[in-house]
Amino acid sequence: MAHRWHNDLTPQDVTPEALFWNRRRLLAGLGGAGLGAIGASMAAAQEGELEVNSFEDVTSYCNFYEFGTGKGDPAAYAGQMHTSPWEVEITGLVDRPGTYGFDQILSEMTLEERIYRFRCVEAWSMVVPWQGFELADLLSLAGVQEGAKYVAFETLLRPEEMPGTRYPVLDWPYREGLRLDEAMNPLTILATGIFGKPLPNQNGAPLRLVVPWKYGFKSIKSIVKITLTDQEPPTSWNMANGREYGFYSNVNPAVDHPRWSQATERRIGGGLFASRQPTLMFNGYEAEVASLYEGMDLAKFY
Ligand SMILES: Nc1nc2c(c(=O)[nH]1)N[C@H]1C(S)=C(S)[C@@H](COP(=O)(O)O)O[C@H]1N2
Ligand SMILES: [Mo]
Repeated sequence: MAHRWHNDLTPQDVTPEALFWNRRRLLAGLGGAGLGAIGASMAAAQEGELEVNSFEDVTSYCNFYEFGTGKGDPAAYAGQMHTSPWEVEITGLVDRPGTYGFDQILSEMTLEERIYRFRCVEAWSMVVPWQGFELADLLSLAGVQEGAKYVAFETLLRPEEMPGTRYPVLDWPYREGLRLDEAMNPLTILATGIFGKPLPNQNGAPLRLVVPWKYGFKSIKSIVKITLTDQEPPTSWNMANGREYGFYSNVNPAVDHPRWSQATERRIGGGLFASRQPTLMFNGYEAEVASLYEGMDLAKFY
């Protein structure tokens, strides 16, 4: 599998402390052999960022509406979700449709597993050290067919373990989608862990999307189904409120949410009165992803 950058660090050979608090070593790892243009600008974007959030912040302040709409509900209730065994159905316009076991996926991906230090943003922001692999790698395992233009994702729907799904807050299962070129971008990862540990249930165990230039809700958790299609797929938040949540949902300080400005964001973990900071275009990944949207009116395709 050709990777556009390489990171010598793996969750197995680095302690969390050395990894997350020794910036020099992290950047040295990112600067290792095979570092390409994307890696370099990713490292640069990271260099400009604030410190990573604490494990406590990342695992206690969550959105996972299948367990309730409160920020603390996922941490309180997601523990009852069974994540083993776990299977992901990959279907639609692929050469090898089928049900892929999570262990099987991991065994294909382990050697390529990388550590990413992406920032999540919504009305707040967090910097999270993820482990995972490129979504592109999983898609090539299944073999993307010629006519595929979009990738649709679905979350587990198991009401007996997910108390929030008894209420029609969203049209369950939670659904998200990406355009194929967005899905194939090396910044788009499937995360299997944070801080060198397996992904906690509240953060979307065992497999969760991370799309660092989009608002948080695009990062669908606990994925059980991936469909390659030639049609833009329906997405949960767009179905719930299409005026407020578009298909693209790129981080864009110039396009406001109808009910609030997106020009600034508040850091989680900086205390309730932490100062707001300006939101960056494409969450700071403009160099990597702006070309995907060339010629598009981003106020229309929000
Ligand atoms: N299945 C599912 N995925 C989901 C959500 C959800 O409610 N259900 N919430 C989304 C939203 S709104 C956000 S901001 C991020 C939060 O991820 P985190 O809790 O790991 O920070 O998950 C996204 N993925
Ligand atoms: Mo969100």
